[in-house]
Amino acid sequence: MKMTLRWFPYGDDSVTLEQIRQIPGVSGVASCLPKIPVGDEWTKDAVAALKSIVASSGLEMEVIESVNIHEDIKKGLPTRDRYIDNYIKTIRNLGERGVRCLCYNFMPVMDWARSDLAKPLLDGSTVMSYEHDAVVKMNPESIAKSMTGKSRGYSLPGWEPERLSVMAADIEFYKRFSQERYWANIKYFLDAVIPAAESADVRMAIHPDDPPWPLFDLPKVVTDAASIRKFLALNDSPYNGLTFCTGSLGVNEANDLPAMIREFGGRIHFAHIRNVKKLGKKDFDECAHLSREGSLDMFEIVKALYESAFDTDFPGYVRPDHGRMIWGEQARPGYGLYDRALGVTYIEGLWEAFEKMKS
Ligand code: DNO
Repeated sequence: MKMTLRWFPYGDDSVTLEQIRQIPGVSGVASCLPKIPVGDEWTKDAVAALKSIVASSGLEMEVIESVNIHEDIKKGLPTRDRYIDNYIKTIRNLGERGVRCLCYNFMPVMDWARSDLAKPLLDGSTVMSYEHDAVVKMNPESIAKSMTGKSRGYSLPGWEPERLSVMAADIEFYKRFSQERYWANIKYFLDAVIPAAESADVRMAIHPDDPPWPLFDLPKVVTDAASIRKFLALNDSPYNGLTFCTGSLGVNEANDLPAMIREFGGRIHFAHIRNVKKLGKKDFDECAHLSREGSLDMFEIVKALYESAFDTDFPGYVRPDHGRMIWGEQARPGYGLYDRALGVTYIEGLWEAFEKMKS
């Protein structure tokens, strides 16, 4: 297992590489180049420059989160081949610079969604929260306004300005779209990029839909065991794998996370480990990582990862996820330093216990 922390470069993060370096157990970052417009190639020079910034702080950059997929690829428009070509070049350039795992998502129009990015808790901390009735009453503009309005000036991954301006039109576009047609577009993308990922030795790791149920009638992709099975069968290569996000998948009551980890272990290349507190069928607060703080059994989740093929043929990248905003920190929602650092040591502690119990 290799522990990482998500980090945004070029002044778009309140957390520094020096701080990340001092969290025990963290060997690298999962980073990105959000200034490059979606669909463009990440050039060798741009990747090399990012890598040298990370390396100069003594950290590795073996994971990228994310190279976003151009909407024309998701829509299956004739222009998709140009963007797929750029994606392939990006994979090659990342592989040449030592990146081994690429996290991405195939969610139409928008990435993750929450109704409140800073809900106050009784202990004085704040968390991101999702109330389904509140979200469905919103329209794309108001949800975008509420998300970006509370982002403390940081860019929100998945809520880039170029997406916001076309959100309403894109939601309309997908109303004429069948779920099967959407899946056919995923397969078209995978069949084009997976051979390049194999030769560049970069494992592709799709992130589940967050939340894992339909919003604005948009097609859904990775939400439960059945859809993951279907997704992995689209292309059998081990390079076609998963980012197993316990928080995203964990709010769907039907999901037995340890069982899913045991089933998909060898295809899980990256794990986002966080807890959630379920408040209703489709309502939840994010929370601190410990099992007792939320609804997920983190002991069983980490145990399943430890016992699965997660890190046998591959490093098995992990990162803590979100958590609360504590100790007065002012950071990008979901990406503060303190609660994620507490999450790292908790996950590392569980991992060490499994290792020692085995020997
Ligand atoms: C949310 C993140 C997601 C993830 C993307 C992957 O906090 O886990 O934004 O990075 O869905 O493309």
